[in-house]
Amino acid sequence: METMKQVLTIAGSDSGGGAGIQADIKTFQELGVYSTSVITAVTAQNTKGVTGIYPMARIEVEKQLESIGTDFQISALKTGMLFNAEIIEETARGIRRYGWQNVIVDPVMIAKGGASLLQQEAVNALMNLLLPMATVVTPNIPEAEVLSGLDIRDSVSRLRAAERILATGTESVVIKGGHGTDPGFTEDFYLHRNGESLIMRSPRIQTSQTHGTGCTFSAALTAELAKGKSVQEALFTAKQFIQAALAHPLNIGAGHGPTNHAAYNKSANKEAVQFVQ
Ligand code: PXL
Repeated sequence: METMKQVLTIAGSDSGGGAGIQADIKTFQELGVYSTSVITAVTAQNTKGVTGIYPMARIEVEKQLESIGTDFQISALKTGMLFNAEIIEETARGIRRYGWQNVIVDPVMIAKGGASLLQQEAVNALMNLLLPMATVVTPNIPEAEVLSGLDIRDSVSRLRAAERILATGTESVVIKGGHGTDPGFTEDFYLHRNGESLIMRSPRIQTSQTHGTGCTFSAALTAELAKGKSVQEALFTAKQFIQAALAHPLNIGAGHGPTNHAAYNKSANKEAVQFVQ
């Protein structure tokens, strides 16, 4: 009997389809895992920006988690936009109650146009309640600066920031390099609490069609971990997936367009990604 690994995304809806729950489900489908979802908030947005944010009530999040937890075998999950402390509390409670493993926390804070997707006072809840349960947390540079309280200017401050983030109790962290300043390449830096580290370097793709990049990367990582891949293998595939999605833009919408979730499976040559260490 055919079956599929089942995964869960706990995240916000992006009506424009490029980020959030929609990016996650497309990515899961492309990578051959069955997607369930718990919606934390509905956003009204398109490629030009966010015009409304409507968070779910605590009970609505709790009931969705219960529906998933009492039926599906979740092999890995990711969290995205969680918006406020009570949604973070319910999420942490659900993960503990149903014993879910392979927890990827994408600490979503701010949308491309500047809208806040995580209330200021919820940052502590994220750090105290959710990061200690995380297998991998996937901040971009600005998010890593908030989580660590440090400015990231170079590889030394990046290492210090990663160490500070590990002090929350998370098992590993990957600080993504998309917001870095080198025009030629990007570097993602991975650090595990056992001291293992890894740099993934790839050519920087010059494009404005980057909406949902972080969501897509963490969803690909989640899918690969669900299939039993090691974190290093999963990171490598996730990086190739997002490189392909950025390299073959769809030219949809007038603003920051979505990435192309179908590109990875369509391209014969996966985009160049190099392990530096
Ligand atoms: O990319 C971060 C993100 C996550 N989740 C939702 C979003 C966005 C960015 O716009 O809208 C719902």
